[in-house]
Amino acid sequence: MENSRNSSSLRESYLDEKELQKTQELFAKLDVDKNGFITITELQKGLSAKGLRITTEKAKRLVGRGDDDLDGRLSFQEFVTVMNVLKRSTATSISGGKAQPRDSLPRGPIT
Ligand SMILES: [Ca+2]
Ligand SMILES: [Ca+2]
Repeated sequence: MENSRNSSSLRESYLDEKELQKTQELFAKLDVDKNGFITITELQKGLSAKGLRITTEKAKRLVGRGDDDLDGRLSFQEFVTVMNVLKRSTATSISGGKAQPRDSLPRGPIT
């Protein structure tokens, strides 16, 4: 295995160095139990703490976008992928699912 693997793959992401640092900080904040992975619950809680309330369903879907190894949680690398998805789709698609017709569930109180 090459030593440079980690840093070079991070550099291939859409984030520049400054954003990468911010993402690292955010990751550390969301990773409440500091095990190096962000679970669906951690993501959901973390986002709602930032004023972004999402349902468990949406948190699951978000995690699914970046979860390459399908273990149901996000490593930092996978988290970067999710952040890139979020950046491109804007906050509307998190709260409204507007960008995807398939997500157009009837609006109403979420129980
Ligand atoms: Ca964690
Ligand atoms: Ca994963």
